[in-house]
Amino acid sequence: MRIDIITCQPGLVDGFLSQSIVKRAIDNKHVEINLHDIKEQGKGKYRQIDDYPFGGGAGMVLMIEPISNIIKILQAERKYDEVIYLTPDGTTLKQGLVNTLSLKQNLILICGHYKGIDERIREKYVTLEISIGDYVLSGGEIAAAVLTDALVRLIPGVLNDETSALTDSFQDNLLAPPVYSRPAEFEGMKVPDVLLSGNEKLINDWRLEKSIERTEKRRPDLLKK
Ligand code: 6GU
Repeated sequence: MRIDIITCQPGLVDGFLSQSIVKRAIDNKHVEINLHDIKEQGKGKYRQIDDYPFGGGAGMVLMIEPISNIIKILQAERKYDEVIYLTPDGTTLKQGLVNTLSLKQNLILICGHYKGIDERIREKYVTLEISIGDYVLSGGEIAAAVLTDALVRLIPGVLNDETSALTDSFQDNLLAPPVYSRPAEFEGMKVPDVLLSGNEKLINDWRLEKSIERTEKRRPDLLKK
């Protein structure tokens, strides 16, 4: 998989990429991630990337040409499966969409800022708009890092235990069951006996039961689907 991230704050994304599980995935060539600084395509001597909104109002708008130039350069080099704009008014990101996107080869992620990007970028290039939840971040960079992390950990070989992504919360509309490790007793608190039993069938039944219990209690909306 190749991910090209268009941003005016590459340092913010880079800090994440160089510190996380994503770094190992890059080092092991499971994924190639390229950052493209909008400023490098900024207009004029001062490399301007934003401008006042037509019609007035507060906040600046990321200009059309710098972002459009970067997309054009990238699309001339290869075909992209999706051009994704990270924006609070996009579709809320869920595991199902992450699963679908993890099968793609080439993705462009555009991080918005200020009041957003010129609407014509969205009309002309963007194929998918994603939000990571109902709250507003000051830029799309953290959202792009969230999406990248969620995607990269699904690439086969990235996680040590290949089955572990399959047992995540949300993979089958259930939250994950509780987990325990040593010691078997801590300050009088005991690990459930069944987990020490060595009986795989009983353990799996217990885990499913706990998953359902936990989902009913915390996220009944997931069970209605
Ligand atoms: Cl994708 N961007 C911004 N700026 N805020 C958000 C978001 C994205 N998702 C939730 N809040």
